[in-house]
Amino acid sequence: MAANIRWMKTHCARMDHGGCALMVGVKDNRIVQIKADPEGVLNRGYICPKGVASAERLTHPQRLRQPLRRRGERGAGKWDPLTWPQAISIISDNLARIRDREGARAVAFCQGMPKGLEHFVLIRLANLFGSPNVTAVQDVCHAPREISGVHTCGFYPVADYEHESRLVVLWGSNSTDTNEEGLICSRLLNRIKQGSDLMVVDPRKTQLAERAKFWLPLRPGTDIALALAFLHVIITENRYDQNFVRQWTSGFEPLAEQISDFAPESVSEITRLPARDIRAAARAYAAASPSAIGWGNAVEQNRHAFHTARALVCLMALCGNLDVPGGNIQALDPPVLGLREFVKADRLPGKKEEMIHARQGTLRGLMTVPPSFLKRAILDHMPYPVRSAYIQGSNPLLSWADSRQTFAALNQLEFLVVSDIFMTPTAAMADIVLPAATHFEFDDIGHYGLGHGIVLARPKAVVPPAGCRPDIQILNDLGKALTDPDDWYEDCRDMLDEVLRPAGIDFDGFARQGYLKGPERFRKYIGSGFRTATGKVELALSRAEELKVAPVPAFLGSLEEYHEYPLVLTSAKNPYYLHSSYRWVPKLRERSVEPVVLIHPETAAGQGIRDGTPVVIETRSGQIMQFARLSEHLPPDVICASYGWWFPEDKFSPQFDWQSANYNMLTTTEHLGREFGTPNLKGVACRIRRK
Ligand SMILES: Nc1nc2c(c(=O)[nH]1)N[C@H]1C(S)=C(S)[C@@H](COP(=O)(O)OP(=O)(O)OC[C@H]3O[C@@H](n4cnc5c(=O)[nH]c(N)nc54)[C@H](O)[C@@H]3O)O[C@H]1N2
Ligand SMILES: Nc1nc2c(c(=O)[nH]1)N[C@H]1C(S)=C(S)[C@@H](COP(=O)(O)OP(=O)(O)OC[C@H]3O[C@@H](n4cnc5c(=O)[nH]c(N)nc54)[C@H](O)[C@@H]3O)O[C@H]1N2
Ligand code: SF4
Ligand SMILES: [Mo]
Repeated sequence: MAANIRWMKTHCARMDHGGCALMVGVKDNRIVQIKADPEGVLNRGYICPKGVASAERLTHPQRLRQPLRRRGERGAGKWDPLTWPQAISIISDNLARIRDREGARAVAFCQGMPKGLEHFVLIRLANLFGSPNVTAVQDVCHAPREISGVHTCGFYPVADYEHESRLVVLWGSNSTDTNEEGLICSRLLNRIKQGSDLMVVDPRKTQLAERAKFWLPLRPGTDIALALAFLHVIITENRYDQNFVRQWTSGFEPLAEQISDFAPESVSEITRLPARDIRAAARAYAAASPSAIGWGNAVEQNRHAFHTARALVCLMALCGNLDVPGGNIQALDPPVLGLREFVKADRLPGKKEEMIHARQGTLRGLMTVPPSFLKRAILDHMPYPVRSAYIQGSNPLLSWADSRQTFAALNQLEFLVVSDIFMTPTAAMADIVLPAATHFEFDDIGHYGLGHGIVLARPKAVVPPAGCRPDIQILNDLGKALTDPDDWYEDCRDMLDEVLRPAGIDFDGFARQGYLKGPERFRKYIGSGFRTATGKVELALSRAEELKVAPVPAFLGSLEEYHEYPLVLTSAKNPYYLHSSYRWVPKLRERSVEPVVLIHPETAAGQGIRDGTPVVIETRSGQIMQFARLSEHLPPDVICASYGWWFPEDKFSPQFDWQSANYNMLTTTEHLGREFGTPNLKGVACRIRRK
């Protein structure tokens, strides 16, 4: 049998941000085995369980295999099959009708976690269609880090795991479970093996925290207070890089003034960390040069996101860790087509002023609409009505804060299209469901536009089922039907060549080569300065007044304190799933069968809760049910619940029981961070009891 297997190389995708180089064994148009490629540029032989199982998605018996049109009530689970030409013409007729009646802005284009080129093709379609409203999950994922970084030092500082660091700080990031685009954990583990010390800022004692020299189990949602205390120690004890600060930063005085109240002793009660631990950790960061901060979602999943991200960039700057090998660097892209050009940004010059959130005081640079503002536009017509949405690769009913409100908003839409590979709770509400072809089934480019300095070839391994089409092809067809066909391609594969052309390579050559990497250069500010208004790292933002933001990072008070809700709820992502995706993949489901909530044994004992007890978790916004798992690896007043659970096996509910265990039934969009519209997802006041 082995003799009939054809092996090819590609990169993993759509199981997280992707990045591992894979060896894929194919027989009769079926993937029979997936292995790590030992030569992989980012993973060097590493693969995770999701990667190994990823081919099971392609052949699942319930995978979507033809376009569907809703019959009867929204969400009732009754469908009529459509041909592709029928589906494209129904969608374009409806979107064009709404555009003619109320303007293009009444149609929103929504993307979940960006998976490949489709994200940018969707933005291109929105721009050419004339709608400024592309919604993404950026409010809680990357925008706070990226855009705060750009305003502070002119770039998005990513941890450099390629070069030696004396210390790696994982701040609200848990890479062994959650690989990020360029940051495959094998690179981090290799750094630790080579002798880097590790510091982990995480309420849970994760696998990495167990190996860390410093573990700071802070109270969820208090990262900003801790970061200010780090700055306090480093500034008041003169432990910063004096030369760098003098030559390359501005606004040191206002920052020093700001942190004067944040001595470790003062934030100890807020963060629940002993002052001496905070002091020791801050000193260690200052002493270890170079040092890289691997920052994760926890920094940006509450309304302090902007301030926390800013404070961390200030830390990097003060200790001379910006753009040095082994620090936090500006990765340079290879010479592929610029994003603005690809998405045809020039066709919609008024976008910034017309986006739904234009007048909400969000930070300049946020070019996608935070979901909470989109929902207001749909439900309350604020600032104007949105009537229709095209959702691609996303399951908002599970992934957006306040699921009940999301349900109401989707329900209110005049016309909803969802493109997915499986019938999800969100797809079940659509008027039209489109069956996407997925990874391994079409040629794609990975990590384009994500600021990690590398793009990866994802050549296809098999032909998709006859009824399934790649999103980029669907969008290309819709583009031709709805906008000037000259702006689109004869074959969607031509898009890939267009992106690669400036690098002097076509997709076939790229696939053979595997990846393109930008030049490796450090301390790029020498000579040209930092790309900010002052040419320096702006510890205090010189344009704060114009941007209407706080000039220096500030602590805005505790996230939530309600005495009827004495515990703090947080979450961490599941190593076997991607958000709400893939509970239906058997090889993954057997490794994580049901939603569990971690509780300290003391807290559990007080409530008569044992391992496996079904428990009710309640916040002011709602309640859900998950199964208790006792753990001493988190503080007694913190619980860590599972996020993303629905039950694809539920035959009795056409929307697969999206409510009973869904974490976002517990969150609200009432209080949002002003700069990015970020809701509090982590650090929510809660209580727990036996069911
Ligand atoms: N409470 C809470 N909420 C969160 C988070 C959290 O930590 N806590 N995390 C946030 C973060 S970081 C993010 S990025 C978002 C993620 O939000 P989403 O992207 O909405 O997350 P998923 O649930 O993974 O939904 C992705 C959907 O894409 C489908 N899919 C997979 N491959 C393809 C494909 O090739 N084509 C198409 N059309 N569909 C495909 C999957 O089947 C799945 O239904 O959630 C955010 N929401
Ligand atoms: N297996 C898997 N991998 C993924 C994903 C997935 O869904 N599953 N999603 C992908 C995506 S889109 C993203 S953005 C990344 C995100 O990856 P991460 O940034 O690692 O995201 P999380 O797992 O949400 O949170 C990281 C850590 O924060 C801790 N934490 C919780 N609350 C707090 C807090 O208030 N403060 C601090 N400091 N820590 C806290 C949690 O215990 C957890 O260990 O992962 C990517 N990779
Ligand atoms: S870590 Fe991510 S890219 Fe690597 S195999 Fe797992 S899912 Fe794929
Ligand atoms: Mo994300």
